[in-house]
Amino acid sequence: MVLQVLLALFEKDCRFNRKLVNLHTGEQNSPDYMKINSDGLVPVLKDGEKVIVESDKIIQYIDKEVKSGPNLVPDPNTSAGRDVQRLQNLMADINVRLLTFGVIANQELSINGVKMPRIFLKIISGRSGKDMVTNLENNAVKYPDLSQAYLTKAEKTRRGIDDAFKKENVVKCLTDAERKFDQLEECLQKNQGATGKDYWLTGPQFTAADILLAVIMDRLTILGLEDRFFSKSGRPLLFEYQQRISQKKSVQMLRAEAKKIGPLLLLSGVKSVAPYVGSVAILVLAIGAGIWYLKNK
Ligand SMILES: N[C@@H](CCC(=O)N[C@@H](CS)C(=O)NCC(=O)O)C(=O)O
Repeated sequence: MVLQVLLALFEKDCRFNRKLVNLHTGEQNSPDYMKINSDGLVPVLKDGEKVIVESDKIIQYIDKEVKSGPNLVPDPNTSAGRDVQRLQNLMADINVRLLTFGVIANQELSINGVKMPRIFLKIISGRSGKDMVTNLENNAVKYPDLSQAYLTKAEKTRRGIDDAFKKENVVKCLTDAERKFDQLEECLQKNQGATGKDYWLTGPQFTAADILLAVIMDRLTILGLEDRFFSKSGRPLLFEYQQRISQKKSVQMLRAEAKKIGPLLLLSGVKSVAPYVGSVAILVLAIGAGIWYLKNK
């Protein structure tokens, strides 16, 4: 997720250039972008000639290349490294994409109400995502070099939309995610006594696993699910953890950034992008998007 990478950059105190990719207008599906990342997904990191895709690989790269700031991805041959990896794998099983679209499509599943501007929610519920799939299929014909990439993405998008509108899928996804949160709570329990007052998922060090959890927790909050996943009475250590996270400068910077992106994209015109205004568009509005150009390490 874009926000994961952004948080890692803030943690590392790394200067970078960014280029916004407007998911709302379908810029990620343009042939120019698909040539950079044939999955048509953000984020992408470019460092000179190097192009890196997938948030966890990008974070690994940043951690290795940027010397400032904390070590986010400890050596996997150490016990700290293995802990980080285990927790990352545990959280990777949470289907954040289905949770996001699914709860927006079935808002009765939200406990505290989806905290997104009404206009965005209206856009999503007002149109099916079918236009987006059709556009991808058209592009497959128009750009033969990228035909397979477009067809693969069209199929994935179609499946994603179908899944999000099947309430039972979303309910199961939420239940599965809750089991993961039970494990995370247990993990904090183990750390609590062992470390000082500022303990994180794997101990005293804030790592890539914490970055992922911070971003997932913020997403759950936007979806109005904080009371289900990390209430003071339900999972008290995760509740406290969330409060500690909120004190971090990097997290505050991240939230400020996320707030700025929504209006910025709206300025680029909701009406003019009608063909792409499907349920997928919300991702931009909720979390922003970008190609990150890493510079001045
Ligand atoms: N596994 C990828 C997932 C990337 C991803 O799902 N990106 C979303 C935004 S967070 C996206 O680009 N959506 C646009 C689309 O599906 O067209 C990663 O972690 O980088």
